[in-house]
Amino acid sequence: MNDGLTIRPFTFSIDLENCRITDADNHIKRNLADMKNQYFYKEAYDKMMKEDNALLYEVYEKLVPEKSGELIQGLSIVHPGKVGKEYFMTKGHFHSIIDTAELYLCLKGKGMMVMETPEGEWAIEEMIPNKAVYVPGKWAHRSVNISDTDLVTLFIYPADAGHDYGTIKEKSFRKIVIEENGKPAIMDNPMWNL
Ligand code: PAN
Ligand code: ZN
Repeated sequence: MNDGLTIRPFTFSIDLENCRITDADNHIKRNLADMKNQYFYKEAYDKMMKEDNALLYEVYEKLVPEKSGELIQGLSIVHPGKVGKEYFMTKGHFHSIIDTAELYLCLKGKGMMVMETPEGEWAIEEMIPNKAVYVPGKWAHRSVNISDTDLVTLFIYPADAGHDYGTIKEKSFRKIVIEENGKPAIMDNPMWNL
């Protein structure tokens, strides 16, 4: 399908029951160990790490040449769970070409898309099945699963966008989503730093 240089029309199929793309080119798995220092509840993190390096989320991708004009698409699956009060979430990132946008369509589960700009604006949008979230260029984004089932989203973004994880790893997001009295709540992130 894709030799990295040329591309022809193709299709792909989402197996929603099993939360996967059946003919994916790439399958990424992120575990608790990949999220070191990203959760505020550090004691809970350390305790969980001692027990099990749990699988937090997975990504299935269809690969295309990473050049301007093409689109990368795939499926993101955030599993249910919490570290302390903080729900399982993705690392989150800016795009390396920072002004490239992304569209997420929620297919299953319930979540929040946490977003912010380098200038200090932030936004959090609910993700429920059949609802799309448009992440404009310049907005860092992280998916948070606030339900007790898998959160499954289809994403589409420019193939040359690239990922800047370093900024978030260093500064984190301004807001985190925690469970308070059995419900999701948005909290200022005590770990956030300029
Ligand atoms: C998505 C994300 C995916 C996993 O494909 O990469 O949801 O999140 P992290 O990349 O933050 O670990 C996307 O936003 N791509 O640009
Ligand atoms: Zn992205």
